[in-house]
Amino acid sequence: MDIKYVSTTCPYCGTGCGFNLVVRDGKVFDVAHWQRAPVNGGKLCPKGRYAHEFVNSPDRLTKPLIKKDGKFVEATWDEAYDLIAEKFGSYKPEETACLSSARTSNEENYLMQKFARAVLKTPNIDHCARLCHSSTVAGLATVFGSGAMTNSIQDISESKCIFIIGSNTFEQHPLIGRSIIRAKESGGKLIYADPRYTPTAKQADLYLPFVSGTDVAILNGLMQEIIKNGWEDKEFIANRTKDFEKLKEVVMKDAYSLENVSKTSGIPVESLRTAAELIGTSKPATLIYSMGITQHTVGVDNVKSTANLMMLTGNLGKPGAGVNPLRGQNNVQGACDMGALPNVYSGYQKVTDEPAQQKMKEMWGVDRLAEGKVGYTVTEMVNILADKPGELKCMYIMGENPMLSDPDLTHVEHGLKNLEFLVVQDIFMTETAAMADVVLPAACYAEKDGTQTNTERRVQRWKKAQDPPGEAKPDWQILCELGKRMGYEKQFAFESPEAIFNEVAAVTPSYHGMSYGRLDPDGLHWPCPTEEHPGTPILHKEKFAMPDGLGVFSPIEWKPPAEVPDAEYPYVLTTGRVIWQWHTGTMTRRSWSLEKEAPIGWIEINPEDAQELGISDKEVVRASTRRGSIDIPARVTPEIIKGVMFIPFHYKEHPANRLTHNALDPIAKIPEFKACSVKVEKIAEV
Ligand SMILES: Nc1nc2c(c(=O)[nH]1)N[C@H]1C(S)=C(S)[C@@H](COP(=O)(O)OP(=O)(O)OC[C@H]3O[C@@H](n4cnc5c(=O)[nH]c(N)nc54)[C@H](O)[C@@H]3O)O[C@H]1N2
Ligand SMILES: Nc1nc2c(c(=O)[nH]1)N[C@H]1C(S)=C(S)[C@@H](COP(=O)(O)OP(=O)(O)OC[C@H]3O[C@@H](n4cnc5c(=O)[nH]c(N)nc54)[C@H](O)[C@@H]3O)O[C@H]1N2
Ligand code: SF4
Ligand SMILES: [Mo]
Repeated sequence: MDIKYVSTTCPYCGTGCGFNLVVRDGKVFDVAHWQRAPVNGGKLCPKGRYAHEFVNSPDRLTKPLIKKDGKFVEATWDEAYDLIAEKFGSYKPEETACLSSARTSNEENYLMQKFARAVLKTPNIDHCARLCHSSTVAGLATVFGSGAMTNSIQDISESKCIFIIGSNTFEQHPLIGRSIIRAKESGGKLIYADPRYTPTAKQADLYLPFVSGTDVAILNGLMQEIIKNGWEDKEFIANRTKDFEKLKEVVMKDAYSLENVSKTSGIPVESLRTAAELIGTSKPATLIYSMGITQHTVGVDNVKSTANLMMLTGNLGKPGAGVNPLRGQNNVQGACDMGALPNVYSGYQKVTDEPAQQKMKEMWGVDRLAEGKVGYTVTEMVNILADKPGELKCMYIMGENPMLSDPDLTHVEHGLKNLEFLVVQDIFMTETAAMADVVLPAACYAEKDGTQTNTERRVQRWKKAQDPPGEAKPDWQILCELGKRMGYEKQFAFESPEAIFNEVAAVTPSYHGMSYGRLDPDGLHWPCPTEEHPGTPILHKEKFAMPDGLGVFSPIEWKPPAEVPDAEYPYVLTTGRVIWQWHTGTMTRRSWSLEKEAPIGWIEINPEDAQELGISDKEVVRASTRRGSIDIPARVTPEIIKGVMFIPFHYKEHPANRLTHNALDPIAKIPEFKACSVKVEKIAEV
C-alpha cells in the first residue's frame, strides 16, 4: 500500500485553511491535519475535515457531453472543442458572455478573462463576487482606495472590541472565529448585530437583534452617540481623513438618535448605548462584516457606513483594528484580483484606461481586445437575457450554478432558455449544466496545481493529489486547448499552472514579486511588488491608497429595502447559510458526513409569528413572494426576531431563490438577497 500526504488549501471558504490530503494507491481517501498550516495551525471546521468525501463521488462528470435532440450524448474532447469553437466563432463578440469561477484557481480565472477579452473579444466577463462582495469592492475603493480586508486574520486576536455586523462568523468562517476567541481570552469584548441568534451570537458579550435592512440607521446611531460623548479619534480624523463635517451633518440628525434608531431597528436603546461606548472607547477595535451588509440595494451605502465608523474611532492601519469584510468563496478574492470582472484586468487595472489596454495587448501579443468598454455584470447579463432576447446569444459558464444561486429563479430560467448556445464546465451535473448545449468535465481542487488568494489577501498553493476521474481535465488545460483551437496558439501555450502564474506576476503589479518558489509554505499577502518584498498583511498603515492619501467620510442616509412588508406580504424574508452546507450543495450534499447533519431546508419563524399564523414546528408551510412560492418545513424558534423569516439557500428541494428579489444596488449591481417581503400560509390539508 502506497500512502502519501499532500499539503494543500481548503476548497470551501475564503479563510484559506491548509490541510493534508491523504492519498492511498493514487486516490484521495481522507483529510489529515497539517499542523504548520499558516492560517489555521492544523485546526479545521467540518467542511475542511470532510473535503475529501465528494472528490471520488460516482456522480463526477467524466466525459464531455453534447446535447442532441434534448438529450446529452457522450462526446470526445475534439468534438466538444470543435463545436464550441464553431459556435462562438459565429457570433459577434458583444453577443457572447463568460462567467468565471471563485471555486477555481487564480491561474484558471486569469485564463478565463484572457479567453473572453483576447479570444472572444467580449467585455462581458464576471463571476459570483457580484452576488457577494461587489459592494465591498466598490464601497471600500471609494473611501480607502482598496476594496479588500484591511487587516489579517491573525491580528483580530489582538483586538479589544470586535464588532460583527452581518456575518455569522462562527458558522461561515469558523477558523476566523478562532481568532475572535483568542481576542476574548485576552479580555476583548464581542458585540454581535444580527436578526438571528446564531452560533456567533452565543459567543457575544453583547447581542443586538434587529430587523433586516436597517444597518445604516444603526451605524449612524452608533456614530451619533460616539460624537456626542467625544469618543471620536480627533487626531486620526484631522490627519488621515477628509469630509468629517459632511458626515457629522447627517449622523447628528434627530432621525439617528438612539431612541429613533431603536424604533427603526428594534434594538433596545440601552444596548445601542453600551455598543457605542464599547466601540468608542476600546483600542484597538475591529469591525467584521459579510453578506448581511453587502447583499442589499444599499450594499455600497452599508459598506461605506462601516468604514465611517472605524475611521471615526481611528481604528485603521494598526493591528487589531480595521474594516474586515470576510470574503466568501475560497478564491473569490483571487478571481477579482485576476480581473474576472467586467471593468478591470488583473490587479484592478481599468479596462477603460488607454495605457492599461496597450499594456495588455502587448503582453498578450494581440492587436485587438474587447478594449475600452466595461462589460455586463452577472445580474445585468441575466436581465438582458430575460428582457431583451437576442442581445446576448451565447454563454460560457465555468464553475457557477446560477440556476440555484441567482435571485428570482423563474427569471433566471427564462433568461438562460433564451440563449442559443450554452457551455457549462463543472465537476458535477448541476441545475445549470442540465440546461447547457455542451457540458465539459473539470478536475476538482484535489486534482490540480494552482494558487488561491484568501480573504486576508494571502496567496497560497493548491497541490495535485490524484488524477481527475475519467477524461476530466483541469480548467486551465481546457481553456488552453480551446484558446489554441480558436487560433491563439502562442497566447495559450502554457504547459503548467506555474507558467500561467509567472505571466500573472508579470502583468499584475500587486503580484509582481510572487513566484511558486516564494509561496511555500506560508503564502504571501499582496501587495508584493518586488521579489524581495515580504508581502503586506496590514493595509493603510501610514496613508490610504488615495491620490491625497486621505480616507473619505461619506454622509449616508438610511433607506429601506426595495420591497417592504405590506398587508399582502407582511414579513421580511432574509436568506443565508448553515455551517454544514455549501451554496448550491453540489459538493457538501455529496459529502455524507456533512449531508447527514442538515439534509433538508427550513424556514425560521419566530414563535409569536407562528402563533398568529397557526403554524407549528416542523409543519410544511407555503412561503410566497411576488416572484413565486415554495413549500418548506417550518422551524419555529425564538432565535429569529419577530417579523423576520430566514431560509438557507442550499436546497434544490426548497429553493430560496424562487422567492428572492432581483432588485440591485445601483453601483455594485448586487441583488437584495437579505431582504424582501414574504407571506407564509398553512397548506390546506387534502
Ligand atoms: N458553511 C458555509 N460557509 C460559507 C458559505 C456556505 O455556503 N456555507 N459560503 C461562503 C460565502 S461565498 C460567503 S459570501 C460567506 C457568507 O458569510 P455570512 O455573510 O456570514 O453568511 P450569511 O448566512 O449569508 O449571512 C450572515 C448573516 O447575515 C444576517 N442578516 C440577514 N439580514 C441581515 C441584514 O439586513 N443586516 C445584517 N447586518 N445582517 C443580516 C443573517 O441572519 C446571517 O446570520 O460564507 C462563506 N462560508
Ligand atoms: N438567496 C441567496 N442566494 C445567494 C446568496 C445568499 O446569501 N442568499 N449568496 C450568494 C453568494 S455570496 C455567492 S458567492 C453565490 C454562490 O453561487 P455559485 O458560485 O453559483 O454557487 P456554488 O454552489 O458555489 O457553485 C459553484 C460551482 O462550481 C463547481 N465547482 C467546484 N469546483 C470546481 C472546479 O474546480 N472547476 C469547475 N469548473 N467547477 C467547480 C461546483 O460543482 C458548483 O456547481 O450564491 C449567491 N446566492
Ligand atoms: S474555515 Fe473555511 S477554509 Fe477553514 S476548513 Fe472551514 S471551510 Fe475550509
Ligand atoms: Mo459569497
